Amino acid sequence: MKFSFIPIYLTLHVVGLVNALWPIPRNLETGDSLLRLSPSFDIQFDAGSGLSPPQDLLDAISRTKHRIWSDKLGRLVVGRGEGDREGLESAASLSLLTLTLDSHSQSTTTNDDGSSTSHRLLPISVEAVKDIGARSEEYSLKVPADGSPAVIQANSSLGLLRGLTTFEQLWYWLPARDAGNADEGDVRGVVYAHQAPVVIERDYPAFPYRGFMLDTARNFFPVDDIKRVLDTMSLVKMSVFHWHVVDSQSFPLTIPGFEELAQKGAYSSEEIYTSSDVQSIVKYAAEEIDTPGHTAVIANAYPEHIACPGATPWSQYANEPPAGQLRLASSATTNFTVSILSSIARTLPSTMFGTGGDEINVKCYQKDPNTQEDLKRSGATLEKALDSFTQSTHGALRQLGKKVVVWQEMVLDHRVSLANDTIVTVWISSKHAAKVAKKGFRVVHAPSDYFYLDCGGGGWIGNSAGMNSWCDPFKSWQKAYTFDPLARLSSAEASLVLGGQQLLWAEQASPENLDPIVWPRAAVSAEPQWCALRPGQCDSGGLPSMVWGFVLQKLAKVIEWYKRIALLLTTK
Ligand code: CP6
Repeated sequence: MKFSFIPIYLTLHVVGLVNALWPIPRNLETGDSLLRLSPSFDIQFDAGSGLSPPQDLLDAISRTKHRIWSDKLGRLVVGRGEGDREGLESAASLSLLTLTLDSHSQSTTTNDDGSSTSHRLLPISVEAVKDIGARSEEYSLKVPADGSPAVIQANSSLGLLRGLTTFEQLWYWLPARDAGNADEGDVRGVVYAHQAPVVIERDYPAFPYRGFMLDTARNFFPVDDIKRVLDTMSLVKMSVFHWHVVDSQSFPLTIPGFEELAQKGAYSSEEIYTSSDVQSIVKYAAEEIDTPGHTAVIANAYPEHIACPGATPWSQYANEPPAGQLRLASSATTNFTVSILSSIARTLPSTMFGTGGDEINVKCYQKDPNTQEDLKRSGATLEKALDSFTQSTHGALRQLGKKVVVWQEMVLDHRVSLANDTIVTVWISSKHAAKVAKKGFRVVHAPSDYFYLDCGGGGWIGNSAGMNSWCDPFKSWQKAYTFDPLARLSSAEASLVLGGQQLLWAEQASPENLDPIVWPRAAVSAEPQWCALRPGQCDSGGLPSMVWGFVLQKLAKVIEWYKRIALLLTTK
């Protein structure tokens, strides 16, 4: 019975907008008219109340125009759009898209002294790093079928960007019959939408944190690779880049006042993020400095702050070689850690800042004579020392206005007290989210049983060859798609879920395999996190009751998107 509708789903959706839009908006009305894009098509910001658009919104507008005209899927997918060729001759054409602010966000505020201030439209980069949950990503989009102007409405520059992204995905390029191998920029073909009119009323994300984590310590990734990741994330409306920038193996980050960390800890002098590199990346990112574990490399510059440096056999002292962790019971090391965290955090716009707390190895501290002496002197237990260390580092970050992010062990395995607004990343198992939420902390899902991209190699559709024990089985896109962020949570606990992230640990990844390892599996998660695949939401019906029929339907979509992303990654 269930099986019989699978082929119907496949044929209905193979050519529809449901394939073109990713993530699917939470509501979508479409017609069946063809609509051409006029060669004189333009996108304008409606300066309603005299507001001028920020530069990065103007940049987004010109990027959108460029990408609509340079869609190359028409050439890549044989026969794509051929059925529309005849109808296009008589189709209406669209020459204008207007971006407007919702009327309430154009209002003015009356100040204490009686004067009034009209609200400014902040740059997208400022909106994007606001406190998670405080950003407005909502937009509405209307594309009439008769060629009258299309409109995107939002109440922030970030909302307008989300609308632009959806708009861009409506358009197809059909090459002219005789186009041959025409070069980029050739517009003899037709750019058109094939389900006009399109109406989306108030599309907004179910979860504010739709993330991706990149580890740049096990292997170094040049700035351009990271920016390509950010651009691709934006294409599928992902909202948080979690930059796991340093770890035990290398320290590629320049920290003002502590330049030696990178000079002695990076793999080479070329493999360092300068302060200006960092600024260009973190306009959109949250950074993490893992502490007190995963810090062995700090010993290259500051050996006095590291416990059990290089201890052997490493497997007894750390989860990966080399051994070495910050001396958490030493007040000098605590001060040092506070200084480096504050120094770098001060330069970052994002409100989120990660301090790690994962995989602390107790044996390292038990066997480290310095730590034992530190503990004896203070009369504290190791757990007590970890608590004081955490109060100091977190306290300093909070003073700088940061919301601290930690890995789950800090809540589930250690006796440290954490501020209520601490954000907890659940990684060991998706099943642990409920325990974290029960303690009242906000949750980011990063489950190794669903989202670990390094598990299983670089294929995009999944295979079970070459698995290792932790990673069995390969984390396929199907698996990612069926992850339910609210499973096993009461409604009170569910309200603490900020969203989730895919992760790339880079022991087995480098710039050479970055794109195929990450995409499109990372993008797959963007959809359930945008529209919450629950009964009554989006157009999905319930998951996981019809998982396999549903996943087959999505296969066509993932293939289309793999091609889109591949094109984006390979064309300028
Ligand atoms: N590095 C850091 C890692 C991991 C973690 N933290 C990790 C652990 C287990 C697996 C994959 C990655 N490589 N700093 C855990 C959060 Cl399977």
